[in-house]
Amino acid sequence: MTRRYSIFALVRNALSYHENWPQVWRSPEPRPEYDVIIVGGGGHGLATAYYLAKEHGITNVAVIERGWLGGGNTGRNTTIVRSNYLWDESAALYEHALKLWEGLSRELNFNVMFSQRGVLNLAHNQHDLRELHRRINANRLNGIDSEFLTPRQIQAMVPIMDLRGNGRYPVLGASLQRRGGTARHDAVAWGYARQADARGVDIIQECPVTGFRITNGRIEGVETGKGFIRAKKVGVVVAGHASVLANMAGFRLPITSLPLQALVSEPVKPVIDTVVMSGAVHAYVSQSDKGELVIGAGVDKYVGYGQRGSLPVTEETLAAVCELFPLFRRMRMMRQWGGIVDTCPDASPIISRTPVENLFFNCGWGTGGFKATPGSGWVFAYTIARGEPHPLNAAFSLDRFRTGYLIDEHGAAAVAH
Ligand code: FAD
Ligand code: PYC
Repeated sequence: MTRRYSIFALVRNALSYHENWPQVWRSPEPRPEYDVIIVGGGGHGLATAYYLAKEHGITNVAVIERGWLGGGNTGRNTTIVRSNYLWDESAALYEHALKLWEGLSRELNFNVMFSQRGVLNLAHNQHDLRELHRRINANRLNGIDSEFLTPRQIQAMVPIMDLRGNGRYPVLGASLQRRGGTARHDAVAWGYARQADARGVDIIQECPVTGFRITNGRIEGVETGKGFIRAKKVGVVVAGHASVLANMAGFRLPITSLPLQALVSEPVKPVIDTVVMSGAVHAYVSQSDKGELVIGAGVDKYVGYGQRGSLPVTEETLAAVCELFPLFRRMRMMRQWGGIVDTCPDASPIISRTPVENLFFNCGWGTGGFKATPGSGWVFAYTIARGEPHPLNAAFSLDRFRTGYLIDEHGAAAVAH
């Protein structure tokens, strides 16, 4: 669906207080039956529906969302996009996603504001440095851009950073992925929603899935707040609630659900034009197009489902951020929040068939799934359409917790958990 807006239309819309704005996607009542139901209307679920329609010609699809589109982690994350993962399997998957990001605004005809401003991962001690070099080497062997920066080069790139880190966290080096950066999170959900809708996908909001109907080990459909909906296949992509849905389907997942917090400052003029991440300090910073500093913290140390921020985490994170960026000490923070991240023991996702025939799960992205959104949707659509994984996600099946072929990405996950 292509819409062109003239400057006059823009002014008219700006002055209309949202009245008579055209609906960007329909809000249909659910049909009694679909070829595929996707549970979860975050970026991953909407991307899956879009690629099912676009790549596989499957358009009799519904996305069932219990709240509103992007109201989960898609709209709560700090939007860092990169592909500098250690192992070949992850590198291939995240790099596939990054390549899709590079053409996404054009593909969706919607500006997702993908900004390749570079992502720096800081090293604060000898061990960090060795881990960083190992990852840079592995990335380059996989054809992923990754380079080492000396403290002098870091200072030139981010003049406001105090490399002494108040003595606690001196900066000894960094990796830089220049093609990494940020994107506008809710635009990603809206862009996929609009194009999925245009291809015939029904997007049904405010409709929680409350159970699965399973007969002889095979999925028949989903029980929802709007009644039973039959489906030949069901794909579940519910981020922080994967164990809850797996429980409804009668099996367990190797997942721990933890709150992850973030916050934003008051808006200021441009002060930092790249993304800075520190695993040791457990904080990361970028500046949004509105001028707010977007700051992320580590995971809470307990299992929980509260999507809230808390003062102790904010305090600890800001103490570390201010040691690296003394200039930020005088800034006011505007908002804090949390999202629930489902983490696997190896810090890698599950994109897989399940013990129930024609029921598929895409989950366990932990603290790092936003960057994967296009690639995750692309491989999940393939997996659902063909009933078997694409080579890019074959290693990420549930089976690996039985065979022991884990893909340990704790070092690249940015946030320890
Ligand atoms: P969601 O957007 O959460 O979508 C899942 C949807 O399922 C939700 O809308 C939810 O309402 C719905 N749902 C749940 N249960 C049901 C049900 N029973 N019935 C129907 N619908 C249901 N990743 C990065 O790559 N970079 C980052 O910088 C980054 N920062 C983060 C910072 C924070 C604070 C958080 C919380 C996460 C961060 N992440 C980051 C992780 C990233 O946000 C997630 O991995 C990713 O957004 C998951 O996308 P999704 O579409 O699967 O999830
Ligand atoms: O995966 O890059 C990441 C990330 C940054 C902050 C949270 N996750």
